[in-house]
Amino acid sequence: MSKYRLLGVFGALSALLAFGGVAIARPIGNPAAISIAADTDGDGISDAIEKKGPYKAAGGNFKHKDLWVECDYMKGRQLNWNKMQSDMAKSYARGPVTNPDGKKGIKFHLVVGEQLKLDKTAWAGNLETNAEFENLYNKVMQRRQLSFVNDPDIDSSYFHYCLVVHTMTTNGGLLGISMDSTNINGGIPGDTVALAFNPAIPDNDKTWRRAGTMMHELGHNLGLKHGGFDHVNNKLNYLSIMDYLLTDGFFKKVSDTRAEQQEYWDYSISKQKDLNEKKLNENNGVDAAPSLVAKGFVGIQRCPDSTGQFLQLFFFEYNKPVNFNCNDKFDAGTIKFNINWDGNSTGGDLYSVHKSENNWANIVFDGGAIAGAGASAPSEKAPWEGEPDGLKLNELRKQSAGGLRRFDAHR
Ligand SMILES: [Ca+2]
Ligand SMILES: [Ca+2]
Ligand SMILES: [Ca+2]
Ligand SMILES: [Ca+2]
Ligand SMILES: [Zn+2]
Repeated sequence: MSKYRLLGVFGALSALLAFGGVAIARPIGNPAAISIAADTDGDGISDAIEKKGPYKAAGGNFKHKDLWVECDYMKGRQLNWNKMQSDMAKSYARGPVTNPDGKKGIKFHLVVGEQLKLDKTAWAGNLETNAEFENLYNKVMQRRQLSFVNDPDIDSSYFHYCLVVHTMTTNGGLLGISMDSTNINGGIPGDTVALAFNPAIPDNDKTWRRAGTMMHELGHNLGLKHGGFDHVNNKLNYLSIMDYLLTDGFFKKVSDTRAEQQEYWDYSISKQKDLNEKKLNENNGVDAAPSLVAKGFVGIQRCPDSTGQFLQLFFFEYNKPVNFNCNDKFDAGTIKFNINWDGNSTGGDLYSVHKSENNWANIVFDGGAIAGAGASAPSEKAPWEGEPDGLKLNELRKQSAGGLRRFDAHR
């Protein structure tokens, strides 16, 4: 039985989908409802697949949530697959989701696919216009389809596809983007990830950066956004790798005045209290999940540096007063401050209510072609400017080199 999806990748408006042995014509963007078979563990992969011998032999289980990713890569762009697998498996395994087998978390499976020849021209793009994005999208989807055809053990109804390309922006900064093979304007949720690891960008050979970027992009495939329910970035009350400040890893307090970035990635495990930028109470500060506080993780805020010209990272502790407005004192009453420093160039709303989200409670397992195309809600595109950018992340890391200090000298 073939489950390979046949997609006209060059702008065709309809796709042929082979599902359960029956070919169905399905218009993109208006997916027909397809009822999927029994799925005991709710990971979007049917029991019928998960009970098969080869699937079980590969480590899958119909009573435990599984996440499968296959990565093709160009020669010279291979990742440290073993470390990627072990780092990411740790992150997904600690997820607070329940399973019928009584164990928590998601089992992560990374399958190394084909090595393609290094082609810095073909696999390079500059994602500034829709046309440039569509060009890359089409090429990635062509590769994706070939990959599933070439390897009969890789099934597009449950594998997320990932391709390590050369570069996606001329400055080489953009590190990853999520895509949906069933919707050119999608990616949240989705089934495909393009990663760019241009060796010219410092630290892009480091597994921590690659694992962080991969988990961030897979987060989009699983329906997650930069701000939880929205794309508002750099929230202080949202402890998620989906937030730009934490894509390279969470920060841990190492002394009363210093904090350092750690190789620890997670989606948010709880929903924190709202922070209203028009009515901030510095003495109340920011709350966080007790287990993260117990592990020593701290919050990150940005305040002007000593020259007053640039923003710099500083740390604060949860459940304690926070000097939101960077004025070196804990103000009484409430204050108004643009704590995520957004809207400066676009003139958007500087002061908004920052809502948090429990990512793990909102994961969508059946994005894109996972569980059969059309199984999930239609996807939306991730904003490119919000994707992990190697150059910007390096700036952040420079600021945190040697450990972040507190902004407020009083505490
Ligand atoms: Ca299942
Ligand atoms: Ca499973
Ligand atoms: Ca203050
Ligand atoms: Ca703001
Ligand atoms: Zn993103």
